[in-house]
Amino acid sequence: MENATLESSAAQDGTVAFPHFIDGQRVASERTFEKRRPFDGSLVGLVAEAGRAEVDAAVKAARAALKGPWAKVSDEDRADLMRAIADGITRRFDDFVAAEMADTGQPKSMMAHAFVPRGAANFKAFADVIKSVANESFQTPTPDGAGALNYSIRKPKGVIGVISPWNAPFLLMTWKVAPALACGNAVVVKPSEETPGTATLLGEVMNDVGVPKGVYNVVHGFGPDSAGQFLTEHQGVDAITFTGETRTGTAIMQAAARGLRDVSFEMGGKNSAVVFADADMDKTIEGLTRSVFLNCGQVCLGTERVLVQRPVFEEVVARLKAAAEALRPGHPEDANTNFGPLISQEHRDKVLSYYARAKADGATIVTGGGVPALAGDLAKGSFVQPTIWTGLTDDAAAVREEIFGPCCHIRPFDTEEEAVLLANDTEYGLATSIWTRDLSRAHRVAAAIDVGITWVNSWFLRDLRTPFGGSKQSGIGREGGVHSLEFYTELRNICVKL
Ligand code: NAD
Ligand code: 6OD
Repeated sequence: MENATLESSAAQDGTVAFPHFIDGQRVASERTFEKRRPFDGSLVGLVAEAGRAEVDAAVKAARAALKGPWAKVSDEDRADLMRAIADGITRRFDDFVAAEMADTGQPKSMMAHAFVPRGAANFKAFADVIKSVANESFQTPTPDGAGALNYSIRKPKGVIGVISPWNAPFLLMTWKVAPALACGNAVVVKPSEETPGTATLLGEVMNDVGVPKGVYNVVHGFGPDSAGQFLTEHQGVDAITFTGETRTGTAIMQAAARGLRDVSFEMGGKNSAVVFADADMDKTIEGLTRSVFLNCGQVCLGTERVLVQRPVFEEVVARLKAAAEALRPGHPEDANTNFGPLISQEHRDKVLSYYARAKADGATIVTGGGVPALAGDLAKGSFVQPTIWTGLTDDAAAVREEIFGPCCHIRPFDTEEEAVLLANDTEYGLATSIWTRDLSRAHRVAAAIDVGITWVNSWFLRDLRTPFGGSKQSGIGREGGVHSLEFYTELRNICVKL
């Protein structure tokens, strides 16, 4: 490992370098790779790529931190520190918004009103959790009549490897880092290679507010044969929390098997929305427009299968088409823009391959299906058109596979039973939304659809105390509120004979 440090400030050529963050220091690598802006292809800067040596240094720094002053910080003081981190993010708000915008190309308004504030909110939420959680205790009868007292205590699990994706980088990384630190662990974060910006910036905030060195570390790089694999294979990592594709989760689980390390997985989805004929149609269309097209469809909870009761099928198709055609792609800083690009040209190729496949499979293309005509540098961005299909069979690739783009297939159904069967006809089980005025039916259908998260007459309405995660191939475990403690702490029982 090279000892030189890279500055994360603008370099002479206007590009920015993204170093690792190890033991409170910015650390360079001999190897670097380019990060380009998705909306115009311009260079953001060079990113350090960790080899095994940098990963090892980060894990050792985390291990050493666990044995240092961090071990003695009380729950109360850690909660205060979590709040200080949240305040530090708010102080550097514009920097985080700029970094996230450069990395993802999504509209500034979305970063400033939703994704970056949520990063700060994650730290506040877990500050509250750690201060309020109670431990269980049992009074146990014994033959001598004196009894025994069983009580449990929670200890940090140790060094947590955090592997995060690119679609909502700051929200998703802090969703893991905040509970990990609140519980007294140390972390080594491997952000997505597509989105290095906010993880490095967060290191600066950690230093500013006095988080002990080595508690928060970042190594940049790719997945296979790179930082991701090296981190998950490292035997100094006690547990791995991962958000990303189901296929990647399978590889990480194999790596975690060596040493029997615990995993928490939030993975892909092929989520349905179920629209009944009695639904409030204005609210439904507004909700569907968000759930299909927000973040250019790159939301794990997003809807790619819209199931609509036959009497309102034509209306939903027509109104969602109008909403899709009203979206305005453009530069993220343009206040008029409300629709960003896909994360990369590579991902655009994947999404466009599904557009072609749906056409070949006989879909009716209600709208979209291609690339928008944009002027100037935006023509070099990875934009696609918001796209709606009807008429595909239930076994078509666009109906079965996660596309992770701004597209959906709309299919009619007749009865509640049919809607449930269709919603469950997938290997995934992350989220669904149900649109109806009949609340008895809403409860029935919610219980029958096999997913971790159901919204009724809403979508992506979050309370950070609730269990979050997927069933089937969409994940392992639940995080959120006290549920995060199941993963980020080791629960121990102590039995005292009285
Ligand atoms: P991805 O699986 O390609 O990458 C995620 C992270 O894993 C990246 O940091 C990547 O470098 C790393 N990685 C890749 N291969 C690895 C390996 N072999 N070992 C270790 N690390 C490896 O996912 P993505 O494309 O960044 O994100 C999109 C996916 O994430 C979609 O499938 C989406 O549904 C899913 N996602 C799920 C949730 C959820 O909460 N369930 C949330 C957001 C995204
Ligand atoms: O809101 C969250 O906590 C969360 N994990 C959202 C995931 C969004 C996926 O794209």
